[in-house]
Amino acid sequence: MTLLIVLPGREDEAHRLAADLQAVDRAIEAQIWPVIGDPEEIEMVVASRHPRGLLGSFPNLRLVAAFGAGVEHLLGDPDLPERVDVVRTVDPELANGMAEYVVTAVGNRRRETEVYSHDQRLGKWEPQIYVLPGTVVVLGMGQMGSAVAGALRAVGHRVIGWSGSGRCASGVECISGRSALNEVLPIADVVVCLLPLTADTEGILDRDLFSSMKKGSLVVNVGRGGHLLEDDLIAALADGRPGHAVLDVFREEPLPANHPFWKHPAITVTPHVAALTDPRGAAECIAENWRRLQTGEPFLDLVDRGRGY
Ligand code: NDP
Ligand code: OXD
Repeated sequence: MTLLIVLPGREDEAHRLAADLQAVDRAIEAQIWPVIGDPEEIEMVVASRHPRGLLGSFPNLRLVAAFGAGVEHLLGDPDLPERVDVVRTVDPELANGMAEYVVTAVGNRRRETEVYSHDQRLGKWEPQIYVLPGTVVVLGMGQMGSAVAGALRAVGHRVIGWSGSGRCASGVECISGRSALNEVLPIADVVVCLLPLTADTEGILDRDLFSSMKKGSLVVNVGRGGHLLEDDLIAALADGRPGHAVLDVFREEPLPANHPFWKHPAITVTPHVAALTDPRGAAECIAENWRRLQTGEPFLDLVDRGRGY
């Protein structure tokens, strides 16, 4: 039985992953798309942005692992057979990377680091008193959101976590439901989106949400581009609620060259790098699920296909 790696446009990474999988378990026979041997031999696929039509062509496919934490691309594929299980690949360093990104984004804003970069070029010495840590609302308290909440707490912020179940991490105030969210938005200095993209969360960062935020506050979107209504953000920034946006994910990636976000003075753009899946760590997770596929043990990071995450 064979495992197929499908990472279009990232062939070097695919080869590295195949080598790392071999290093973890020499029995894993990995093929790298588009080279495919006998389609009947393929039992597991590891995929990121796979081509449509592919997943319906393996009659013995039982498991698909997303190469990363988000699964909306897989679940949105009409050719993904009903019988196939879907797992995520959440390598142990992913949440640390995300926590570092968000703490840095919030810290840069509080400490106005862009001003000092500018001042340095002018040889200007002008210290400013920075604002004290504030209140951060984290939308989504899963593996990423919990790590981010913990890191923000550690540097002194009050953190309120919003999730479907109201699940809690230590030291974080946890809420659920739209009315509870609406109550805390006006006191938030920062709103961080770390939700999965589902039918329920699509477009959640919209005009209504922004109008409840504080003047001069910060929104950080590290979930998916589909969470944000782009025109609503541009209008909201003009009104100062929020005062700034840090965006790592976009409806169209790469962000088109003529997109207004590139030159917007109140938007910071990064190219979907908040937390990157490391092939070495990913290989451990994938190999473990490959082993479980053979033994029938429950999978790690199994996705609830009905719920969408
Ligand atoms: P998890 O599945 O571990 O957690 C998802 C969280 O979102 C849970 O707390 C869940 O609630 C909550 N949630 C889901 N739907 C709703 C809803 N309708 N209302 C309220 N809360 C909801 O996901 P991760 O933390 O691992 O990852 C989250 C997302 O981050 C990924 O899907 C991906 O899109 C993005 N990501 C981005 C990266 C980047 O580099 N920019 C890197 C990695 C991930 P409950 O607790 O009740 O289940
Ligand atoms: C992921 C991502 O989902 O990189 O892992 O966005």
